[in-house]
Amino acid sequence: MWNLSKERKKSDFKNTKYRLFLFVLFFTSCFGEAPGPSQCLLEPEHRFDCAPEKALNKDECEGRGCCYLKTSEKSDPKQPSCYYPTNYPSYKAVNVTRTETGYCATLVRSTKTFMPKDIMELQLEVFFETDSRLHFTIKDPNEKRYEVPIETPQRVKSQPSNVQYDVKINTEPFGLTVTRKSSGEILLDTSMAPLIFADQFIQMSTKLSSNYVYGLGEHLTSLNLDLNWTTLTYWNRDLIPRKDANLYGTHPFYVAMEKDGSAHGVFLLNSNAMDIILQPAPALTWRTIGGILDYYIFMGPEPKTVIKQYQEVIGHPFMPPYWGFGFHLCRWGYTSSEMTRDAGKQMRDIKIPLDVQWNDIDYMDAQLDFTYDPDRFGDFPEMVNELHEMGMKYVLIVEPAIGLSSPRGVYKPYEDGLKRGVYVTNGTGHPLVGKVWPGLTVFVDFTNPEAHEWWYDMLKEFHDKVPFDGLWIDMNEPANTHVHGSIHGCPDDSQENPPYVPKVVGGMLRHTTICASSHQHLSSHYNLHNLYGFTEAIASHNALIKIRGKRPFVISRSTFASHGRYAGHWTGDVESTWEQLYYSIPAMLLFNMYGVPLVGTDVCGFVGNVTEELCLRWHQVGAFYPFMRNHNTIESSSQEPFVFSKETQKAIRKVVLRRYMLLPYLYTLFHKAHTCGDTVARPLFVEFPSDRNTWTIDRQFLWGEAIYITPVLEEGKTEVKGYFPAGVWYDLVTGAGVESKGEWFTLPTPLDAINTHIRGGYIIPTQRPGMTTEETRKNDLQLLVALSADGSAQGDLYWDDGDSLDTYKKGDYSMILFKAQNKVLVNEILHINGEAEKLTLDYVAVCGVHAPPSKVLVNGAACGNFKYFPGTKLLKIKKLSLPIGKKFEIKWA
Ligand code: MIG
Repeated sequence: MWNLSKERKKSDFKNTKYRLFLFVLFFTSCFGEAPGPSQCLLEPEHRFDCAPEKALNKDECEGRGCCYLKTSEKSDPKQPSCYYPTNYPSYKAVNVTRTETGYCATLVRSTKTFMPKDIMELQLEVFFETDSRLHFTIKDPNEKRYEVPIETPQRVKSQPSNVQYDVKINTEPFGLTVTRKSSGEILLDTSMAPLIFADQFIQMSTKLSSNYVYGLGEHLTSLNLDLNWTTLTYWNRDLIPRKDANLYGTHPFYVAMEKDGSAHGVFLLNSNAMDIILQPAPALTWRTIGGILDYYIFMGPEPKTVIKQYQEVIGHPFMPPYWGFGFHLCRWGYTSSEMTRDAGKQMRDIKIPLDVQWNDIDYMDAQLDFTYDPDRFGDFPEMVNELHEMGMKYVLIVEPAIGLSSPRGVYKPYEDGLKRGVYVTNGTGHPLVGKVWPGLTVFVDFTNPEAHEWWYDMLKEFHDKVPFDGLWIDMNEPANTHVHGSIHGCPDDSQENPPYVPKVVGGMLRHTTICASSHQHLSSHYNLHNLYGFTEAIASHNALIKIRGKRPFVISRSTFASHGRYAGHWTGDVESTWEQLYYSIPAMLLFNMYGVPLVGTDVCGFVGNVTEELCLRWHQVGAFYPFMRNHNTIESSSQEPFVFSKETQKAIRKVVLRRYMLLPYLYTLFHKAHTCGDTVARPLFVEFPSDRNTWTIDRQFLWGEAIYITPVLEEGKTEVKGYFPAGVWYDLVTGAGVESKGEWFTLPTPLDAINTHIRGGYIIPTQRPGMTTEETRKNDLQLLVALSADGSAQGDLYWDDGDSLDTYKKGDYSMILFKAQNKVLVNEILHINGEAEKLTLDYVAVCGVHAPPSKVLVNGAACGNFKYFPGTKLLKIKKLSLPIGKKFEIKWA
């Protein structure tokens, strides 16, 4: 039977469910007997599924020692029919020992479970890694099992001095409880259900501290997850995003709110196929089919710090080049260099900023990587050079599936790769053959260091012809479009047909991908599948650095925890619907929480024809995706800004210009993501955790701390309701302020508008927008000063050349603070080097100036170029010509 820890007994005793539970425990007998009625007396939400792998009838269910309920006896069909009784056998902890840095214990099981190959003895190790980070692992001490090969922090040698958590190990049955010292809140309690650790079925459950849980992607969800019997499945796959489906990426990390507004996080570092089940207790079950249990608990206590602490484990995001934040234009169906060129020209004609043009697989010759069609793209190199001459950049797609059908001697990449042994192999030791764009293909094994060399060589050779700037890595789940597994099928073994298959779309692991049993350099594909895109991102990131000597720009469809260190992400083949426009917001916010801030959804959607209104609204939201790209599938009608009416073009221009104007702020946010693990696109609750109204807001979002975006996400609407946390918020366009007590406002939002507000208390660096980021970067700087109610504000600017590697590390950057207080605005130069020495401050707008100033003094001298707008309480000061790298002082009185 489960032993409840003391902490739990104390804090939950008032809870009637637990009273019932304790009552039941009191009367239960010991192990080994079939559950009696009393051991089955559990509230529905406390029942954990004992028949995860298949439906069982009453006899089968009871035969495995579990409790059975008829469907008619359930209050919700999603509740399990077969569930663990309170006395279902689990492990017992023996030899619990205090170590230098935590605990260790042996976990032993005396009764087998219903799964084959129970590991009867396990090793638990608990590491107190930092005051705010706990780490523990459960492994097989007798046989080495697969572990995820990502870099994580080194083991500490001594225990930190002021840990914020208490750990308690229950011995019989085994359970681990983590409590927040300061509040007594239970953050993790694994005694909710039995621990099962069989070779291919590992399961542990925990109680959750509240119903507010965020993360656990990649799935099509709202920002906070639905705990009403939700199964989230992890097995990266190519799929038009829909609910209840495993999608392209794997991030088994969540942030949970606690009753008092504190937050903590939990990360299970495991890359095997997995289900995570949420149920309304509230409770969560991890159920993975391989590897080990490797958990990190982050204590926060703010959601912000939880996310930072997570990134201390998985790594901070890379710093993208400045041009990466411009507008990107792509489509599947630019079938010639002429069409691609023409799209760029049309954008210039209608004067909408554009930084980067892309090509999809259309450029390839017979859809093969590292080739281009000699007829349709005969002048491909010239096309790319022209873009460069205009200050623009170029990104192309590459595939991880390499075509093998060319006659001998014709397609060197395949043959070279074969010689160098860079492909995933099957049971016979030969490259596994699937079927993707070019017909029959093999798949690059990016866990093989030789494959990284080969990938670099191929890209380098191609780059010598076509000087692309960035890489788009697609189909890297990996997708095997036309066969399941391989053209030769897959063996019938325990990896192909594990005793438990997570709830993957298609019902089998090999569905639209390669055989789980195939071999990769580091381990079997069964273990490494979810790392495929991630490892390709590493190879691509490193190759680009070596080829260009500048910051790499890689956008990947498939991701795994730690991906953000190397690349960004776009959210795949979303449909052009209003619903997907909404879902793009939680998707972006969640990826920011996963340390992948460079993220966006295809603007106007990918699948299906978009309407003009939706496409306009999508550009408005997309202008605030950290990564903004309009991309479309080959079958759909065109959706570039230039295909729409003049009014729509004008409205799109307006919002893209607004994005370009805000780039210095966006860039500074990325610097903070890169150096401190901050989020760029930020959920409201992360910034205002003490305001519970924010905990579910995902139709509005922030950029950093200070820009708040309230878009229209519904058809035919010209107003939108938005929640504003307590404080002053200034309209970014008019400068007019609204004082909120934490209220909902209805904002008129005509078709050409998206609501953007500056939070009082912040200063935003901006620039007059040009038609490219390169042009924009040369313009003078402008400051938007949004005063708080007490008349103060601050902000900062990170600036460097925008493209060189490691500028921050090398000190080739500038960091300048801006502070306003008592009607004085000053800068403070924390670091100045290089580019910022050329920047001039030209314009300042101060929002929230309540009395008309009679004069403005700039560095002590009277300045005549100012104007006060009493209606909006806005002060504009122009023609300043102040070098940003020299101290200045602007006073108004
Ligand atoms: O099977 O390269 O998600 O953006 O346009 C489709 C063609 C393959 C899927 C990508 C999409 C891209 C498309 N690709």
